[in-house]
Amino acid sequence: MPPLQRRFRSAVVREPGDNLALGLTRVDLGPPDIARARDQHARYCAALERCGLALTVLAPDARYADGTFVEDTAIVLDDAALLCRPGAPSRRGETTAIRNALRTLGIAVDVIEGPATLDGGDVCDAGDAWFIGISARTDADAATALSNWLGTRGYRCTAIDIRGMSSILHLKSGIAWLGGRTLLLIDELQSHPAFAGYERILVDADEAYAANAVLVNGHVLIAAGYPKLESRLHALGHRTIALDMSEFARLDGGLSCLSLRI
Ligand code: CIR
Repeated sequence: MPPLQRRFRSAVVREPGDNLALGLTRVDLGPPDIARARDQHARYCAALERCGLALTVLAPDARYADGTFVEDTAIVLDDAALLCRPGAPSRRGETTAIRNALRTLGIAVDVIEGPATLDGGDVCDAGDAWFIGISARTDADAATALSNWLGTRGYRCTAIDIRGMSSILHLKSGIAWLGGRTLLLIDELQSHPAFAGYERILVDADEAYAANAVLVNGHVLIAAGYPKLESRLHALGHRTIALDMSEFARLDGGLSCLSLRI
């Protein structure tokens, strides 16, 4: 049985490029300020380092405006990874640099075969259980392939169909695992039967963006500017690190998507 809570040692990140504004988005928040995005990214990297992670920092690639959202490109365990086939065709080539970076870190890399499509943002690692979103980016074939890949490694997987939930791009836009049997959830997801056995922390509708938080070695990284959730997490005994994500939010990007944690 895999350990319930992984201790992360490292992370792969990719700096935002000059053409970040050309990235995909469904939200109408205006274009990102590139200098501010770089600053936010640097602070995000510093937070990961504060949590004890050694970083592999990849340079931007002008061909991939969304390349900074590295989480979508691979599912990573301690020593093995499954390279995704992103649902957006413009993002498919992002995986080459990620595969090379993972191999350099000594991680064996398998590949999801087309035509199945999988975005890492749809994959929620909740310890021994994993949840896989079926979305506009991730299809049922990919969910089956990933379930099989994780199943041989001792993990249980449950598919969650989010195609009717227009407020979220990926499953993890609306859910985060906070360790043990605790999940942070948006309203649309909280009554899903797959989460029935969990202690569920409901994120208020006006703070829904903050549902995309990340547990890293005893710290919960959350988006800055969501005081109700932050004080709730403090009251529950969580240590939080709040990070300004404003420029990535303009690209539909959540906090988790900026790193591959290993
Ligand atoms: C996209 O639409 O693919 C990017 N602009 C944002 C991806 C965000 N990924 C994530 O939250 N895992």
